[in-house]
Amino acid sequence: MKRTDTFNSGLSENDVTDESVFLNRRQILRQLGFIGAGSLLASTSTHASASLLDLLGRNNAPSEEGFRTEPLSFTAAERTPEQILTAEDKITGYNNFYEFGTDKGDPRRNAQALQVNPWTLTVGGEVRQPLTLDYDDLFRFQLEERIYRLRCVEAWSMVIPWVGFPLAALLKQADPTSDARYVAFETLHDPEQMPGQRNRFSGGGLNYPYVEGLRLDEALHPLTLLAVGLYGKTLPPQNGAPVRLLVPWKYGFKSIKSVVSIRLVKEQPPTSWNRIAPHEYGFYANVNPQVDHPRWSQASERRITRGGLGSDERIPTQLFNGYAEQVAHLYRNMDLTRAF
Ligand SMILES: Nc1nc2c(c(=O)[nH]1)N[C@H]1C(S)=C(S)[C@@H](COP(=O)(O)O)O[C@H]1N2
Ligand SMILES: [Mo]
Repeated sequence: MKRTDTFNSGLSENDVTDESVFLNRRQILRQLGFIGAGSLLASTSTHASASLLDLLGRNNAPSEEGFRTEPLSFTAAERTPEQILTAEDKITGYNNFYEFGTDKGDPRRNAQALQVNPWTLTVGGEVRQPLTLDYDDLFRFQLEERIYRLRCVEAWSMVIPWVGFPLAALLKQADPTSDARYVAFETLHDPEQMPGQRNRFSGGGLNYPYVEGLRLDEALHPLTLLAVGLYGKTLPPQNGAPVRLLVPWKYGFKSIKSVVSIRLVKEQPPTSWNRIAPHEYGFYANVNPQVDHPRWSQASERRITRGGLGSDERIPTQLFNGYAEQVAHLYRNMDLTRAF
């Protein structure tokens, strides 16, 4: 097993904040009891490598694990926006989680008391093997680190090092029947813990619980992740602890947080944002620079990097958020301007 510690060398004081945590991820995860020695990197799939390749440089030989880690030792000044991990403080302090309020700072402010352990996640519907998972079960899957772009429909974006496992691993355990064509997800509904659920003003007008859905082939795609951590630690409540979905080629609202229910279903399930504004938010919600939101352009995005005045850059938005090579085939015969 190749050691990653050497990549710390050459970092100035300024650089050794969030990134040092990230680079020491193996030690941190081991302390948390996530992994036996070395198992996290060893379990990284080729798909994780593909997204890392894309984000973190094209000119470096892969490490033994298939990671291309070397660009992480660059200082921020040497990197392009595509190569900068968004600062941990931004990822955990600039959030959309309307159950805790609609301002970007509300989730961090209001979510800290969310009880995430014990937790129950059920998998049911059109399956031969219904499942009930508790908190500890979430950490028994083979965890991988995945660096994904997150592109919010509001036209800002981040680059986030998640820890999680493919949703497909869970769905295969549940063994979907041949009637299963879609997957429906539901967030915890608990107005006592979630102030945004108490009335329609504090929760942005959404109906709760927050619900989302995917076609089964999208749900089984190897990029589709259930995340249980970021920056090498368990998820903060504001990012959707203890388990949230990530569908990196779709707008962020598809990536439903704090999931308690996953159901395999026959028909396309309702989704929260589509329900309140169907002409603005489609079921598919694939990132597409050519299909504008009725009220703003989707051609570019504000990439949030380290925060601070002038540090964000406006960059062109990519079709399928840069994951076209992996996912375009899912939509081969579809008109993406209609199925937006
Ligand atoms: N339950 C729930 N999930 C949610 C949301 C929400 O309000 N409630 N917001 C979505 C939106 S709009 C985005 S952009 C992402 C933000 O994830 P982050 O705060 O971890 O960056 O979460 C998504 N998942
Ligand atoms: Mo979003």
